[in-house]
Amino acid sequence: MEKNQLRVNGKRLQHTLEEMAKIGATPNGGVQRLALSDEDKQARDLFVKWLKELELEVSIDEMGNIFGKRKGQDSDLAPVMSGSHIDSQPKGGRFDGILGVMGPLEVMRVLHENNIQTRRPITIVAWTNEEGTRFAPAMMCSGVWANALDRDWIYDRTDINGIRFEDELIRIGYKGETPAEKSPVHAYYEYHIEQGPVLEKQGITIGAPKGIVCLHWYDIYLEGEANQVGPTPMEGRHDALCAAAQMILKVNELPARMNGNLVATVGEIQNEPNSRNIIPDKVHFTVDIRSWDDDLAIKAWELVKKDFQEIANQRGCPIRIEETWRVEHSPFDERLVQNILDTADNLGYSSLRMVSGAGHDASYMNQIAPTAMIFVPSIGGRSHVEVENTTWKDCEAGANVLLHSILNSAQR
Ligand code: HGY
Ligand code: MN
Ligand code: MN
Repeated sequence: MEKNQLRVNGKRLQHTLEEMAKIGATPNGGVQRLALSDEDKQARDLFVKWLKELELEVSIDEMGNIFGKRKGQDSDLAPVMSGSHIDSQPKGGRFDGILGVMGPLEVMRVLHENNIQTRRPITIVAWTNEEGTRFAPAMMCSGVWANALDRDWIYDRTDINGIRFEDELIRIGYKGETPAEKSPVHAYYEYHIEQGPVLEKQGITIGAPKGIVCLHWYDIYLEGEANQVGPTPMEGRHDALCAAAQMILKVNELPARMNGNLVATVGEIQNEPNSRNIIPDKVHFTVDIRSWDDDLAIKAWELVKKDFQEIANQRGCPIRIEETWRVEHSPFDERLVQNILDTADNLGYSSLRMVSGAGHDASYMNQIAPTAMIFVPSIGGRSHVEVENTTWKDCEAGANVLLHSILNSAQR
């Protein structure tokens, strides 16, 4: 069959996504496959099985990143790479990440069954721990592979129960031999749901982000003074949770204060001793600030950090601040973005140039290789929730755009 007549098998793609959605399935139709959990291992094992069926050269590196390489006519040439992540949020959705691994898997299946060999090799990848929800930060192992994050710092990261990242990687049997070191990549395409409302609102099928916003993550630790809630007068309390509450509202007010073009969120909090009749004395919460403008995001942080100090002083609650992680905004390779828009056009899909407010492994890949992403609509603009959904028709459309974007680049 002529290359430009090739299309993915939408039913087969749907089936692989449904198979994966059974792993870590939650009662309300979502998934929970936290990084390096048993569910993550189960999904990884299934993915590796499918890769081997396609006679791909499978390798697992020391961060658990899984690669499947399809030979090209000229195997010395840098490959075209495509991938995303298998791990999910707690009570996450059935499409976030996994669509960007099953999409290129479907592409490999089409090439395999049509016996097509491209000029360049093609590599599929599943990056370990993109979400950063169990082990912060996010995009952890594409970050190590791109030489942007330090392997041993990541190995020592712990989850809320003090379990080390490296120990979990060993426990699930995915601490591979291959060094997690970048190698030349001709082009990197990541296929992903939009996770926002734009495409659906405008009735567009394919999104081509011009890039990804910066992501800045901070951890705030407050010390108060615990006491019995009854006899202790309000005057003179050092209530760590009240201090945190004031700080959290300051974070929420930041975007308006910075005249927009920025989002700021507190998503996680731990409160101790968390008993209704003890004044809280230990609180940890997280801050997530994102913007296309890195300097604006840093300015916003400097402002709110001052607020935090003032509130901590007023309440007599010593504060410790960890500037945990920053990844710059990522402007994608314009040629690849245009390639996606043209490919969508040739395939008869509507398309839109946009910005990604969600972080992706493409943020780090963009630092070392020409990179671009393909989005498909999220129903209701919802993601990181069990109701996350995308029509099978759109999943197929995005996979067709991925197929032909990869083919275009793999011939160059
Ligand atoms: O945080 C993000 O945007 C991604 O889900 N890690
Ligand atoms: Mn994702
Ligand atoms: Mn996500």
